[in-house]
Amino acid sequence: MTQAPQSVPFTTSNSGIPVESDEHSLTIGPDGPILLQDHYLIEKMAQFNRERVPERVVHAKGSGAYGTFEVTNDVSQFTKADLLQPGKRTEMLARFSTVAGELGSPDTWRDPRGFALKFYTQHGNYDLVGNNTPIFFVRDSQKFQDFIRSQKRHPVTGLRNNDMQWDFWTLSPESAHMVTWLMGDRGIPKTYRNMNGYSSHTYMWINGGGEKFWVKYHMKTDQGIDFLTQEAADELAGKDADVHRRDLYEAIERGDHPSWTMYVQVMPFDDAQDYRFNPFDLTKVWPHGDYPLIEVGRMTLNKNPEDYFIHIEQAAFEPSNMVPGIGPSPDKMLLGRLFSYPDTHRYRIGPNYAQLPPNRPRVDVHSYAKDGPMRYEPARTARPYAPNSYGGPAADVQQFGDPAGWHTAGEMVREAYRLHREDDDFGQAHTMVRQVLDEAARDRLVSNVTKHLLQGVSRPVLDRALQYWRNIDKEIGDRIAHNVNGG
Ligand code: HDE
Repeated sequence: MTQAPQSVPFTTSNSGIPVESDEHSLTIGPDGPILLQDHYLIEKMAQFNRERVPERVVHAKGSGAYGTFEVTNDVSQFTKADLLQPGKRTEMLARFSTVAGELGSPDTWRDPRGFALKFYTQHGNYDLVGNNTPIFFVRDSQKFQDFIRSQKRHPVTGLRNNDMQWDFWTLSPESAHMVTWLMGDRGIPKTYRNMNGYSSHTYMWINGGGEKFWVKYHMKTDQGIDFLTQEAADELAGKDADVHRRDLYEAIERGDHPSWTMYVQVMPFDDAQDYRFNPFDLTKVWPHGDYPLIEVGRMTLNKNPEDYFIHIEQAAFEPSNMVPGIGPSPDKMLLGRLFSYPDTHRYRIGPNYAQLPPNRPRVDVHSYAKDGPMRYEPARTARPYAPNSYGGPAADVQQFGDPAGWHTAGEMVREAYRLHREDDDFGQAHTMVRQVLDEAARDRLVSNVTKHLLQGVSRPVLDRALQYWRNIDKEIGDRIAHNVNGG
């Protein structure tokens, strides 16, 4: 039997019992049958078969790190949120991800990137779960599942399918702004460090006097925006599927800590009603000329997780984790998400996921939750019910009783948003093509869309796609049509 060198601990079973061998099963004689009483062998095989938790149904491939958020400006006139008070420093966790790929997919596929932040504040965890895009493909939760299925694998072939993608996009014209974004340079960031993050949604901030504001968050990379061309991305996908994960990990290891500056756009509460765009429509941005960026603070990622599975695979971000001073908005996509994330965590990592290391608040928990699989934190409630006369926790209505809400009334309907003056599906995409992209970026957009359409998109979907691009920008649409139709 090989002797363990004295410098290393001896191997044990999961129950801490020293084992006799790392290499040999227990048999009758060296050539004989394996014995059922070889508890350690059975434990190793059984544990191995149960190592996987279901991957995230979207955003499966990702990477993350811990860091610190420090407030660098005074925005207390807009919010009483503890983590946003002047000079405040808050520990945090960030996870970046692709959307449509699976756990082993290449980091450099063309895709939006998840930009999920968890702040361990004095009033519990605040989760800001955004993307690297200020907008999204659809504006109603009802269509999200369908959208994702059109981007993933065809149920018959098990292959991704560009025809499905364009079939959905061209039948959902609200997708035009985001598709323009996706098919452009920012659809493949050079690294996770070279991309911005956005809340995308509009949220509510409430200040100490109870005044309410609408806000959109922008996390601007301090490393500078940079992207990969389709050709460079394709090559990297073959050479190193984990290039973005490797880059983030190694940058932090060498002390090259990436940082982002947080800004917000602030809209006075009463402006929403008559603003030229629907301020809660997730397919729209608020032009910065209307509501300029206000600096809030800086997030710096400076600590790699000590165990990827524990801290990143089991990280549970939920937009419903909003702390006092922050609230939702009437954005139909945000409101759907408030249900979906905790639901997916309960399914994926169990009902007590909030007790896992990356999800545990840094403050005492006094909820009345108890029991359930893998629970190990005691319920600090004296009695398992409220109200109780035995010193159990009680809601502090004075301090935290103000729900971050808004007045609304009307019949129950299933309809699109009421239109605002300049709401349409192609206008902001056109503005982006003409005012944000330069000529070289427009050329790359035409090339990316042409290549994508020529990979399996068939008529009539193809014809709808050409019209979709002409609706966005006639010249771009004509160039793509020229390329696709062979001149
Ligand atoms: Fe997600 N999304 N999402 N999403 N999303 C998930 O929750 C969902 C949307 C985003 O790094 C899931 O934990 C619905 C917009 C990120 O762990 C799931 C709708 C934005 C991540 C889910 C949306 C996002 C997710 C799957 C439409 C940008 C990864 C795994 C109503 C503002 C978080 C999980 C991480 C993950 C639901 C749309 C960002 C299924 C229902 C818009 C960054 O719950």
